[in-house]
Amino acid sequence: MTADAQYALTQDQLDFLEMIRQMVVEKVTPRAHDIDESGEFPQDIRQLFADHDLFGLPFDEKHGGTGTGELMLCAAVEEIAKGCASSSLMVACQDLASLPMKLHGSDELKDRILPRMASGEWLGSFCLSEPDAGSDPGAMRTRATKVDGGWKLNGAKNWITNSGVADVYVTFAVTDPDVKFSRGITAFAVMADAEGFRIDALEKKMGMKGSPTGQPVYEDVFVPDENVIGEVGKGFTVAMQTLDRSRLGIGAQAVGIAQGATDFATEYAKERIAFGKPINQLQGIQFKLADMETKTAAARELLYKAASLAETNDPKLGKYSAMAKLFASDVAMEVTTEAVQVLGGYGYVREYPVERMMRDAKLTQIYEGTNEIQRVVIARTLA
Ligand code: COS
Repeated sequence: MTADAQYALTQDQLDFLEMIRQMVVEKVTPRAHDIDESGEFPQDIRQLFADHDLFGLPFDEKHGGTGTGELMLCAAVEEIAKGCASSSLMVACQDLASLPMKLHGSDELKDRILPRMASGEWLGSFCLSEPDAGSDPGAMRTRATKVDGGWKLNGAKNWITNSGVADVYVTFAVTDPDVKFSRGITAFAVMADAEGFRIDALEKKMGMKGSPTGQPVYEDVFVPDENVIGEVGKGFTVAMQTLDRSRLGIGAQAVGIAQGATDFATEYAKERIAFGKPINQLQGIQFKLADMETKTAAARELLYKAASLAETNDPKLGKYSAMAKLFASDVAMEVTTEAVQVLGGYGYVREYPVERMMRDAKLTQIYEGTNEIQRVVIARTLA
């Protein structure tokens, strides 16, 4: 098999991707500025995605999804992120939040929850980080104590995507404080309407403003036994295996942001006149654009390689998804910074999209594991 064959999408998938591309150009990109300015979760885009089966992308056909696999999911997230990173996070987060259930949930739990996520009727949220446990989730303090028929959860999470708009919050809590923390954690599916569950104030952020980030709080929240995900005490592994896959979505976002910024700067440089000619005829600008295109293409290749490993459950997946996320997000930051530079003064103002892309790119270096954590994950595979 050639390397190319590993990354190939079928003709049906390419047609689907072309439909997404057109939809993003016509309906999502024109909304991106207002979404960023208002900081409101775009329910219209959510509905658009649900109508066009985009929430089905992370799911197999048995659970109402498209069954099109990781590469197609990455390509779709990338295509959306070219126009609006916040909107792409809706699809990526649906993957993140459902992965614990897809990988470890009981058949009953999967049948109950996944089809409603695949249709877009329900949104999901992944609640691992806490105020004092971000890079080190094994230090979490949220507790789950056994009661008749289920568990009672108490504690608080932090920096949680889809806060306030999700219907199911996949929550990790300590169930056995007497063992080393990472071995005493369990994953639970907590429904948004559970008594004692609430979201405290949402964060005011630098970027990705259309995606609400907040602090779920649990006060004696009862979770029935049937909502335990995987084995009691094995939640840390559930979280790690989830992140090994979900980081592909962040890599895809980063590639999309970088390509969106490169495309915009390229078009701008054709029109902008300086010293009597379009600036794309100046070597200083040409070199910038060439580097932006090259780095983005390299990031995409690494991402698609990692996505192809996910499709075959290859043991190298964790290493490659960490490398793809690390490399693509650093590229997104570099490329968007250069795009601002190509536009000069126009790049620094909100009338043009590249400063938003630069702010959005920053988060891809931080969430689902900072890039320093990705390096830890990669280095461990070398030891
Ligand atoms: N897949 C499966 N199991 C894994 C795993 C993986 N990728 N990584 C670790 N584990 C298991 C280990 O095998 C170990 O299992 P046992 O207890 O049965 O031996 C357990 O998890 C603990 O592993 P370890 O001791 O390596 O845990 P650490 O606390 O040292 O974890 C890292 C280190 C950095 C890998 C981890 O803390 C991490 O990924 N942090 C970043 C978290 C993150 O991305 N947060 C962002 C917020 S979520 S959006």
